[in-house]
Amino acid sequence: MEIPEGKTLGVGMVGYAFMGAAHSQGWRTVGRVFDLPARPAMSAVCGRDADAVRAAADRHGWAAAETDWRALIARDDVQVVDVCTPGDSHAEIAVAALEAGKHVLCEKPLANSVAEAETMVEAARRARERGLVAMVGFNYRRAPAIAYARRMVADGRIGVLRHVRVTYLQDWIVDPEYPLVWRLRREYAGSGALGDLGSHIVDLAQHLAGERLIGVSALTETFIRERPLPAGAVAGLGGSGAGGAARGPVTVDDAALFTGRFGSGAVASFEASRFAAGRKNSLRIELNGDRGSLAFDLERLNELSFHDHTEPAIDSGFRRILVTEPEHPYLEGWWPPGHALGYEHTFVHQARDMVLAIADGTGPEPSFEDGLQVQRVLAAVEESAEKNCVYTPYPSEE
Ligand code: SOE
Repeated sequence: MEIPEGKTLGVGMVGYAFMGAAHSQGWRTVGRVFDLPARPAMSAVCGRDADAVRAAADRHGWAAAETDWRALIARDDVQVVDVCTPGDSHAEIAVAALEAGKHVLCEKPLANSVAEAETMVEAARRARERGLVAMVGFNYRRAPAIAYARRMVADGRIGVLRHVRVTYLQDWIVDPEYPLVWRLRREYAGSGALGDLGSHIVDLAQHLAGERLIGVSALTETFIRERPLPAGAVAGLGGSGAGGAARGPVTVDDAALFTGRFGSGAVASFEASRFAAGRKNSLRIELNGDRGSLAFDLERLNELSFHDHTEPAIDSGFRRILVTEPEHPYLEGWWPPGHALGYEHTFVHQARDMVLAIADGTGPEPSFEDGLQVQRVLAAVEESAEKNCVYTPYPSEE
C-alpha cells in the first residue's frame, strides 16, 4: 500500500479503556522512537459515551472523538482502524473496516468464536488483494526478550524442543464480591481466563516453538458462579467499583489448565487463571530442548534465563542474558544498554510493526490467520474440558 502524502498514516481507534490506553501509548510514542516510513497520526478515537470519549481523546492525545464506529471508519483521515473493544464486536468492526479499505489492528483474542474468526480471515484475505494489512495484537511477542528468545530457538541454541511450560496468572477476581464485569460474561468476552490469558500463552508457545499445537487435553473451572452486578463504572482490573444488591451468573471460566502436543512431538503445559492470589500479571514461559533451555518471566521482562546444555556440567547452569543491547530486537531506538523497558513498550513495538507491514506490503505477524488458529486451539480446549474425560484413581464401587 502506498503511504499517503506527507508520510502520515491516520489511525482511528475504537474503544478507550485499558487496552485503548495501552494502544494510545504505542501510537503516541512510536514515531518519536523509531525511524519509520510514515508517522502515525492519532486522528480519532471512538466510544459510545460522548463526554467520556472526549475526555479519553484529550487524555491520550487523539485529535477528534466519535461516538459511532461507522463514522470513525468513514473518516478520510483514518487509514488504520485499531479495534480495542470487547471481543463481541471485533468481527463486525474489523470486517467493516477492511471492506471500507482500511488496515486493521485488532486486540486479542481475535474473536469470540471460530466462526467469527473465520469471517475475519476471509475479509482479511480479500483486503490483502487490495494491499491492506490485518494484524492481531498479541503484544507480548514484542517484548524484546521474547523476540530474542524466538531468534535463539530458530538458531538452534536449545536444539530439538521437548517441553514448553507456560503459566499466565492474575488475581483480580479472587474476591467473590468483585462485580460481574464484561470480562466475566460469555456474551461479551467469549470465554474467561482461557480467552483473555490463555490466548496469549498459546500464541507465545507456538511463536517460540515455531510450530502449531496439534492436540490438547483440558479442564476448566469457574470457582465463583454468581457475582453482584456492577452498581456503576468499574475501573481497571480488580480496581474500584462496587457491586449492587442484584447478582448474576458468571458464564466464563475462572481458570483453564491444559496440555498440548506439537507436530514435532514436543509437549506443552498451560495454566491460565484469575485466581492465583498474589500473582498480578505473572506470565512465565520455559522451553527445554536437547541442547539447552530458555526461560522468560514477564515480571523481569528485560531478561532471559539461558542454560547451554553443551557446556561441561561442572560449570553449567542458567545464566541471565540482559536483553537491553542495541543489537537485541526493538532496542535500536531506545535507551543505552541497561535502561530497562516495560509493559507499555510492547505496544509501541506493535505500532512499529504495523506501520512497517503497511509500508513494505508484507504479510503482518501475527496475522488474522494466526489469530484464527489460536481461536481453534481455545475451542478445542473448551471442547476437551466439556467432555470431561476424567479417570478416577479409586476403584469404582459396583
Ligand atoms: C486482563 O486480564 C488483561 O488486560 C488482558 O486482557 C491483557 O491482554 C493482558 O495484557 C493484561 O491483562
